[in-house]
Amino acid sequence: MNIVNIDYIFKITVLGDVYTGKTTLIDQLKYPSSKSIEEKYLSTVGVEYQTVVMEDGTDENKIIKLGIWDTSGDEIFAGILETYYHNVSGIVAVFSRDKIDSFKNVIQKIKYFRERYGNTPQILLIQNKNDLEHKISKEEIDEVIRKYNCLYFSCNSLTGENVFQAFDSLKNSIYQSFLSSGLENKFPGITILHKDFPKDRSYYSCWDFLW
Ligand SMILES: Nc1nc2c(ncn2[C@@H]2O[C@H](COP(=O)(O)OP(=O)(O)OP(=O)(O)O)[C@@H](O)[C@H]2O)c(=O)[nH]1
Ligand SMILES: [Mg+2]
Repeated sequence: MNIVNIDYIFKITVLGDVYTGKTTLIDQLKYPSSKSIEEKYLSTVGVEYQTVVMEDGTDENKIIKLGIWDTSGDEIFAGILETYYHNVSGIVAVFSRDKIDSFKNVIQKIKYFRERYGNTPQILLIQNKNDLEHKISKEEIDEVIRKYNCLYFSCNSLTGENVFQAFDSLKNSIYQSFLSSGLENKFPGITILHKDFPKDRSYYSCWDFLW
């Protein structure tokens, strides 16, 4: 049996309009395969939680668990979703390339998020469905990236194009920001599971793993 010791948990929230492909993106990240993911739509009700384990990408060989909150894009849930913006290390903001409104709405969410939570959390902007008609110009996207200091990838979550690269880049950016901050246990959205913690799992509360 392979026992993997997790060093850090990064809390990440995925947001964006309904039908932009948020859940499919996470499915691709979790279950990468050479085959395309089946095209199906099962709207997320409120919020769902997924985890993905990655390496830190440096010589330190730390193991990072991404605790990903997949939120519904339905405005009916807007009231409860605020909780999932709070104390995150990263946001994945998704719009669909063929829907101008999804781009406008995601900009509003990013703006709100930056104004409320400042510059420490990393933001990954994803243009999804890059197989569909292009309705948003590169200049418009570049302006958002510059203004709100975002990472950016154009993805196809049905084929998996750029999906791993996008989340890997977000994870690296969070980790670098954490290392250079010197904040240790106080870094928003990161739980440190020290190697010298007792291995007895009963030591941890469930919140240590979620938050
Ligand atoms: N053409 C195309 N379709 C996609 C892509 N990614 C997802 N889809 C489809 O878009 C639809 C919506 O995908 P979901 O991942 O459920 O969307 P969501 O953003 O999670 O939606 P909510 O949970 O309702 O907020 C599904 O039918 C997917 O198969 C893509 O890259 N290209
Ligand atoms: Mg969903």
